[in-house]
Amino acid sequence: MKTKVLGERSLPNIPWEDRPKGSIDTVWRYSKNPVIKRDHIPCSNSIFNSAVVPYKDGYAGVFRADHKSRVMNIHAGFSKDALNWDINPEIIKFKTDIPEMEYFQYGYDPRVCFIEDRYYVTWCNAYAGMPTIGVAYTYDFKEFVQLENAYLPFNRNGVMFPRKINGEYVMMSRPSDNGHTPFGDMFISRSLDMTYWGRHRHLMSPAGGWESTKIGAGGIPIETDRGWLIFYHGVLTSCNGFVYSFGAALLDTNEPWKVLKRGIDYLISPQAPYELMGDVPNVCFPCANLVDADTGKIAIYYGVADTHTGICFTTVDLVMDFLDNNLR
Ligand code: BMA
Repeated sequence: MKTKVLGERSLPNIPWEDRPKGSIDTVWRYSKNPVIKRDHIPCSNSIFNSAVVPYKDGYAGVFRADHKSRVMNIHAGFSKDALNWDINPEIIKFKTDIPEMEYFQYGYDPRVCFIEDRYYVTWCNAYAGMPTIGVAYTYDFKEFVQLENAYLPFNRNGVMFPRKINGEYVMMSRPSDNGHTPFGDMFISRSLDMTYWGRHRHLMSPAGGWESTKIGAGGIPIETDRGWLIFYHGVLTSCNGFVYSFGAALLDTNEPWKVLKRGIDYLISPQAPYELMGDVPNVCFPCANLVDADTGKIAIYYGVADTHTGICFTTVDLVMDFLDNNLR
């Protein structure tokens, strides 16, 4: 590996397929996509935009399942191989000492981030019916403790960094509106205690082309000896509606609101049939990365067409080459 991965585990059993012969793509799709189908649990209309992490000798995750009532909910699950999932048909019931946090109408687009001794879950909830970023932690994916929401409504795509930076927890987010937000920049906020979030910094604006309308963070940033590698989604407004693709950027290690590199081209845009067809056609929405520290292999989990969950593959070196050669 040319670029060193920091702070990740060895994952010899990471889901993996080599790049297809003849392909020049930086990121390639799993041939058996989608890995989690819409009807995976009895109540689900769709399972997509979901987050998985290494857990014990296997994997755990928090999954967005829109129920047949078409209410959006989040569920926990476990897997030995990160391909075959046992998803709890019961929704996550958060425990909390904060009475105002007890009632929410829905939950969606979770991310899961291991920091120090526990797994933090950030997701979009509906405080007083208005979307913003919920925060909770768990040790075992069975009991979840909910903390204060990170921001005022409206906000989406809250994604934490996997360690404190200069003594502070750090989170990316995307202020939005109450609906299908036709705008959106990414920001970085910081907290000493996981309760009060501030010292907000602008990270990136939409930049044209595939990411001309709005952008939002994908999975948890990957620390390397060159900076934080992030995947993020970008939205183009076509005459047929929104098109969600994703690309990559490299952020400064100590001041992550400083963008060191950002690709011009997308890495994945909706092209496979399962990305083009579904409840919301033309959506590739990454929410998690599994990374093998030894080889730099990355498996990206992404929601497809707001219907199923897919995986695609790359390596840290391939993404770095892409960022070095595909410059704005
Ligand atoms: C966004 C979110 C995502 C969804 C996307 C495309 O606003 O609601 O959950 O995948 O729209 O519908």
